[in-house]
Amino acid sequence: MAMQVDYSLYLVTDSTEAILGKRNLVDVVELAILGGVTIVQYRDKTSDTGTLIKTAKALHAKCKAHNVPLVINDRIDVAQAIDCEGVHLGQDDTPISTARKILGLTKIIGATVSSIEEARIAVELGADYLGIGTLYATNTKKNTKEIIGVNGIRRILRYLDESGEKARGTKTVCIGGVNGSNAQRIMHQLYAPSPTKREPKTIDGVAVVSAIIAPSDPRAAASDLKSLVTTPPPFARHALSPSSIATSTSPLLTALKAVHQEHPISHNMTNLVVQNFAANVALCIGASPIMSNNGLEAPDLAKLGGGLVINMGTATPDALKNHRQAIQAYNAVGSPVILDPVGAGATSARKDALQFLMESGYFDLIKGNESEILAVARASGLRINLEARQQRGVDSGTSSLTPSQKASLVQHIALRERTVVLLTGATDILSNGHTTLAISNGHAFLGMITGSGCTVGTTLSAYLAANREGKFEAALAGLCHYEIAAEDAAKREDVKGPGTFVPAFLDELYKGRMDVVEDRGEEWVKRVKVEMLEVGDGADFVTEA
Ligand code: 3NM
Repeated sequence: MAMQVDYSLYLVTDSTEAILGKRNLVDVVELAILGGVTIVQYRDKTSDTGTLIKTAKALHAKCKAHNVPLVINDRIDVAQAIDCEGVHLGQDDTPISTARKILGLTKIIGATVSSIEEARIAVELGADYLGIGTLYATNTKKNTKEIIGVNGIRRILRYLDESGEKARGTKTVCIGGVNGSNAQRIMHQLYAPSPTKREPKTIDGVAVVSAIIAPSDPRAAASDLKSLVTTPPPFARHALSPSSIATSTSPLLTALKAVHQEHPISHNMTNLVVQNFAANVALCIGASPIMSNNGLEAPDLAKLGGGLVINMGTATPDALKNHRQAIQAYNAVGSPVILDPVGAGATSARKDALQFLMESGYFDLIKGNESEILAVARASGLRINLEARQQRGVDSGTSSLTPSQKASLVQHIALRERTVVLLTGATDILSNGHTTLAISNGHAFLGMITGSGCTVGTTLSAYLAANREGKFEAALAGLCHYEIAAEDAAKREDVKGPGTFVPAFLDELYKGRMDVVEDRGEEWVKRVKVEMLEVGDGADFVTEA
């Protein structure tokens, strides 16, 4: 058995001038260890054997002094010569089984893998850990085989989780393009929710070259990364868990009052059509609207404690860059971000835009209609069995999914993305991956005016901002506030159709809020039509891709 190793911050060295500059590698590695690196791989593809052994020896002395294991990339002979803790083998290097025979059971053997098949073989041959990549394109290694992204790594984690004790116990790190701006989110997203109730398999660490070696202060760079990979991100400080909100609705009143009291900013990066309406909806529910599509001012706005809506309605390349800046700014301080993937899946540009946004950061809530949520499922790496969908026929309106398929779809995405997902329709489905609800409030007029879906996003941004500890309950409260106002507006005598509905709806949003704030909320809460759903695994319809 190889030793117990902390893989959380894995440094891979690089001696090329482009990254190391004129500095001494051993000095740089020592600083990185002082900053918090937990394991070092000496990787040098060009030096002669004599230099490799000399440098490896010096590195090993520093590593040993700080109790950090050293493994050598590719060169078993060098590892033997200096008697360090092990080797790391690429797919074209010595086979793992041969290395094991040479090095024995006590040495660490790591393997680079980029597919399930490579992972399967590496585990079978006895690798202690897997370096899974390439996560993101990187200038450090141009000849990487394949960029597999978060979805590709999740697939491998899922495979390991399902493939027995040995596979589940094999440690993993991800590699390629990891840096301070993405490490924390990657650690959060790289996990494989299991269909059983077992703890999900998570990634054990990040492997990094340039983000530690290249900076002029490797110690500070390592220290920053260490705290990022070992602390939950600001947006995940309150874990999503099973909720009893369907049976105890009083938290809805609390959530509504919090919006009124806190008057949170609802920062909308949205399309041209709905800006004015969204601002009015925000005002009526008690929020403070800002319509700014400029990513440069997002860091300042994020600090004000409000919520952000990313509405893909006008997703030009320029808009997407601004969106990415804003998502990252809000993620950094833990202020909620809502994704409204308007029209996702309708064109290939929008599919790409959705993928780009989902790779840009974390969303606290994703909302959309059925086709948008199907596009989100695909972008999340889930496979939808369209035949199962057609066989099941239609349930209501233009929907092609049965209620149980919808519930399964929404729950799968929520669990996989560790977020809250809302599928809007005549009956809305809301899930945090653990609890899934059907909500049947609302009115058909909402489907006849422009921006009603977009302004659900606006509403939920304010609700999540004012209720950070209970995003799921906040989302339900915001949705009910919105849909009950629509019911009340549609009932009014002065409402003759969609045109007169709009101003009446704004009035009723305001009235619903004031009723609750002025303690007339008991009647309001009785109007909530929510039902908890028992969701099957939906395996005939939605599976891992
Ligand atoms: N192996 P950086 S990517 C050494 O995909 C290495 O197997 C990779 O460098 C793989 O942290 C890579 O600077 C370089 O992006 C990673």
